Amino acid sequence: WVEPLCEGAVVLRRFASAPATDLLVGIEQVAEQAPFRQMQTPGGHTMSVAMTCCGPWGWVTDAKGYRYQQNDPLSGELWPSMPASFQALAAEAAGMAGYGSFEPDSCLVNRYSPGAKMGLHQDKNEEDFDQPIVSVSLGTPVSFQFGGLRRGDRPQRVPLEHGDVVVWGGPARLRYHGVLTLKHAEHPLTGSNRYNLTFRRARS
Ligand code: MD5
Ligand code: FE
Repeated sequence: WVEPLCEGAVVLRRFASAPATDLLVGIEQVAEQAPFRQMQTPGGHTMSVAMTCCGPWGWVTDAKGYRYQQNDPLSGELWPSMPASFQALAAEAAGMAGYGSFEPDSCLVNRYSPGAKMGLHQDKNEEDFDQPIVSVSLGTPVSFQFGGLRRGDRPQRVPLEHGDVVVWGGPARLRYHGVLTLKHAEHPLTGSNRYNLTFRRARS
């Protein structure tokens, strides 16, 4: 169940199935303090994906741009702390992919409802691109788009299901990627939603 996607990227199929209910409780707790919201892109569009964050640094976007900040712009308070179970799972997954001491300081929680999508982009608001990114899929399945280092490179489609964990590092760290429109489906733990936890090291 350890599937190399390409150089630097590994899918750990169903790696997060057993802890999924705990992770979903963690998401609920985070969202009580820092509710899901649809942020604005710098171009003035409202994202279809609803987001919240936990850990020392939260990823935000608004008219001023994409960045990490320590305070939730909705409340002005620090982001909720990262549940220990999140941190442990991310480090364990990174270890399976050969990254020995991954200590994420940021967890972006993405909630996709039917119709939501994420266009092709690169993750490049972090300081150190040598640090991997760990992403955990929960709930309904989606078709993930995995492109190349240039926007124009034709993306491959990778189906991601409940419990799948992907570790992106090395030469895959800066590849373009996105998520196709979420289709209507039901999952016993999340209803029609897909959640994605994206663990990153924002600051060196
Ligand atoms: C998601 N989230 O499914 C994805 C999972 C985001 C985002 O893309 O920015 O919130 S993270 C997928 C990812 C991260 C870093 C590199 C690559 C993919 N990649 O090289 O394809 O909600
Ligand atoms: Fe991304």
